[in-house]
Amino acid sequence: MTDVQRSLVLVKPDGVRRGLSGEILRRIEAKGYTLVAVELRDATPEILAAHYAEHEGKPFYAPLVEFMLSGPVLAVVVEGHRCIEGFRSLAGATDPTVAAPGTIRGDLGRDWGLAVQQNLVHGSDSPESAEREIGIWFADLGA
Ligand code: RTP
Ligand code: MG
Repeated sequence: MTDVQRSLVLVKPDGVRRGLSGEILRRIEAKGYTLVAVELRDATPEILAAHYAEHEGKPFYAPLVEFMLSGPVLAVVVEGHRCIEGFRSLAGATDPTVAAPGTIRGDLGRDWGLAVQQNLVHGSDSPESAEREIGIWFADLGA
């Protein structure tokens, strides 16, 4: 028996721009997870500094923040047993060129020759990250 988890999923600006929000939500629901909250938002430098604190100082950090500010994101709270691991599996590998077919990144993403990997989605990578990230994007929900 496992506990019900929540995960913070983002459809990044490339996914929203390409009109893939519905397809990505469809895959999450088809897997059997519940959508607890869905909101189209403009990220801010403050939100992204908190969200991506672990990546500060890495070479891709500045282009990543610039990309995440390039248009609205769809912020989603997903719920279900082992949904953190489950959504990471649905999303596929970080690099969409090599992400397995059948995954969101593998089916819908590619390399566009840009400064940072535009890979359509973010998903929390641990229960601790999920709690922290849900607090950042949905202050009213908690974890
Ligand atoms: P995410 O956090 O977005 O779910 O993705 P992830 O765990 O698979 O990747 P992570 O290592 O946390 O990196 C966060 C995001 O930064 C961009 N990135 N670009 N070498 C690169 O150009 C590079 N490395 C990472 C990607 O957008 C990645 O999702
Ligand atoms: Mg990550």
